[in-house]
Amino acid sequence: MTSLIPEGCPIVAVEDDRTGTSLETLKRAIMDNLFYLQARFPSVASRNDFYMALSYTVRDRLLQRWISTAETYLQQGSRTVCYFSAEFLLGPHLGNNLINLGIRQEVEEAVNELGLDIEELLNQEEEPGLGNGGLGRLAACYLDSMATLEIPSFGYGIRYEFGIFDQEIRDGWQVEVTDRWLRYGNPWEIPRPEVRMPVKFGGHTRSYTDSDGHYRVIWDAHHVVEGVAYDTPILGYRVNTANTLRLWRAEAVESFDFQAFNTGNYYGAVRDKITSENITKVLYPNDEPLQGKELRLSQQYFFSSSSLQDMIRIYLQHNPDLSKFHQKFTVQLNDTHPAISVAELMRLLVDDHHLDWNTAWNVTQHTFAYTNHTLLPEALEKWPIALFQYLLPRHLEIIFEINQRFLDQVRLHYPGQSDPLARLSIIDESGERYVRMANLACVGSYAINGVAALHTELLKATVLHDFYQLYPERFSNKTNGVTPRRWVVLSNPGLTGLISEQIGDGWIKDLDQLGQLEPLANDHHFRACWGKTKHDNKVALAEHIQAKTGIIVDPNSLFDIQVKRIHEYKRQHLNVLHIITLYQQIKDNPHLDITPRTFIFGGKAAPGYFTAKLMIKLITAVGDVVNRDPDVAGRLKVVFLPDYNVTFGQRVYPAADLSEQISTAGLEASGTGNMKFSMNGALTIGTLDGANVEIREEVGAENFFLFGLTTPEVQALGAKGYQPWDYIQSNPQLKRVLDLIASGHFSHGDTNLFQPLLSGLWNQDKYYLMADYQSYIDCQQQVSQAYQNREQWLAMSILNTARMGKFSSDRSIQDYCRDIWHVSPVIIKLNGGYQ
Ligand code: Z2T
Repeated sequence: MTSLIPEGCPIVAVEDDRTGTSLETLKRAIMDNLFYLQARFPSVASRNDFYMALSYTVRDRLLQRWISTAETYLQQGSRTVCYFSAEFLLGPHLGNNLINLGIRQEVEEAVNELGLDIEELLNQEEEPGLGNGGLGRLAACYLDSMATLEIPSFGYGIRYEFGIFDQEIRDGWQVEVTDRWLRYGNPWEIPRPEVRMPVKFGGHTRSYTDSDGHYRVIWDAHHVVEGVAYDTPILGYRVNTANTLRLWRAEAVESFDFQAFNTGNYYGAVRDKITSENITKVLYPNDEPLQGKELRLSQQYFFSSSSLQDMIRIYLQHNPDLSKFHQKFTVQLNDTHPAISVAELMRLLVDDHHLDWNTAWNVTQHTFAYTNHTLLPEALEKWPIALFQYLLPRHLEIIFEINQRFLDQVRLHYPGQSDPLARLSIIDESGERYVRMANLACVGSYAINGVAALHTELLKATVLHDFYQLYPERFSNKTNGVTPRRWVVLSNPGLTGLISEQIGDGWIKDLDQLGQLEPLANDHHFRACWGKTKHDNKVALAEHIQAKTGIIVDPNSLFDIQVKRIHEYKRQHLNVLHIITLYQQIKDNPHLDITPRTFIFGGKAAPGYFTAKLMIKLITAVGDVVNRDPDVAGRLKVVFLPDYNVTFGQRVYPAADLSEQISTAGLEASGTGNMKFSMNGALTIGTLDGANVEIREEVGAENFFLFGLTTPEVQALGAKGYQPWDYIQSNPQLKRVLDLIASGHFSHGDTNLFQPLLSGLWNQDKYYLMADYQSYIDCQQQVSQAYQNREQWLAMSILNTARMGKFSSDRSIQDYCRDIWHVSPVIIKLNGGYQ
């Protein structure tokens, strides 16, 4: 190992103020950071100054572990996982790092003694919202678990200057506001201005034969940008492992357009700088489906190329022979967003490092593994050939070459048949020609997985059926999981204390231990404590709701919650139909004995998705009427909480009685919110979709409210010709609900406003709401009844938490390590020199 410290030079120990955790040391360190990093003295310091000072104090304690981790990995040359993802929806760092370091208590005391409030400081953090929803949050949970399980790993992604937009609700409509999360500085990232990778775009290729007779290709790009590394340490729970999340920011190459500059084209040179830096400006706010925009492909290529170049650089420091690259690194592709990596690694190995094609292909195919996250056909990425040719001309050549060799193999498998060939081809030639990114990912990967058991089966049977026929051994299921550190310990300290009092705190790293709670489901006293914790959390959420929306809700009512991206397939509007059904029942009979409920919604709609935005308007419009109606007398409340994000999720999961997981069967790949709710003791009302199936298996059918068509039933109904009208005309209650919306009752008499939604339901009903309506209403009736039996409800709630062990992301990561990555833990000892 080379060291920058000259031989014989005494190593300067980092002083105790940067590692110590005694009360006095922490207080001194916070004040020291306030002074020397924020350049403030207490009487003029803002809350943000104190937040920064505290964060640097915590960061110092991370850095010690981070450096030891880096040194250990370097020395041991351990096999390393690289998780490639266009999104990492991390959520706030400070609280999580306090928990993982185990200094929450000490820091709270120190902060108190300085006359500050820890909650206020925690709330000061702008969360890094570098993702849309489930896929990005999954990546963040996996980083936490990989660090906690001491797996050598890197996250690689994009440092968006603007993450997912902030949502405001004006007059019941969603309004998007730019997320300026970096405005006041980000104490958790360490810029690495010396780690920069050139990334080329556009231009042309030319070939020649070198003096040794090798065919070579040169790519003369039109444009070059530089990827600059920004690192965030990711600390595991109560271990010394602190892995790295490396996010790339695009910078202009300073001297690139010197020509333009010198010829007096100053404007042109500056414009080039802006174009370059645009690449990492903003996260595309679409979950599924995605948009085929040039800038989006640029982002994907930009971070794939920067990351692979970085890995090759690291590899070559110790090993000259790139033909064994795949022994040192494995790359997990988080959906197809980084799938261009397959072609880029080939280019780097063949064009830049002069490996022969077959050797390079062997490396490539043994490096990548691909996770699919959706079955929605419109969400499968494909790029027009013309765009590829224009932006990545060399990659298009490489993809054609990969495809030709691949199809030669396929032909041997299906002699004389053209249909399978056309479907398997990386190039879609059915009309305008496209590059199919899922096909590229499948051909270039040694492992392919879905994210829940049902999802993986459906992948094998439908979207990836042809690949499954060809390569059955590449396929496996890896059911998603969520980290109990953020989603229970950090979010729900009350429940954490209660559980640990009973069974110790081993469950936090070994979630199956929650099973020890099972016998306590029958314990009257424990049930009462469980109920009190839930009630406290509901009171806290009620206060938050009042502060944010002015709506007063009753913590004794059933908290019925649906938080997730707004999408027709997730069927928030089915939930609304239930609310209107209850509303009508009350209007018919104001003295009806009904279980009081608070319906809470949260979620963002893609800015260009009109129907989803109209769904938000429908929720708020129904809320405006129901919340004010004196006949309802407060028994129903409907709340749409603006700007659902990780921070708000942390408040909401602990306070839920009922979790709404009501997607059309076969369309939600997994879902992960479903897991967070259940871990915190909410019961689920759900369809047999995604991971709901496995949650129900684990918690027991008697502790889960099941309704709706199954996937085969949906498919059969679709095949025989689904007529939503059949369900509407035979169900007067359903018809009345739809008619009430159409009448303008919720839109100040405007009969047009909700027409687009309604006519969708009447005419096509792509997501089978009409078919599932009655089953949903009946099931909700059972929920209301069950809630009346408090003892029974509490027992079911305890059993939900007790049986959620499987859904820890630690289990998911162990599955990936064992079946796909073949990596093992590396234990980190704190480096003596820096203690
Ligand atoms: C996303 O969040 C998900 C799938 C996508 O397909 C894209 C995005 Cl941004 C391209 C979600 C799934 O909808 C959800 O079911 C799943 O739990 C989550 O990914 C993580 O696997």
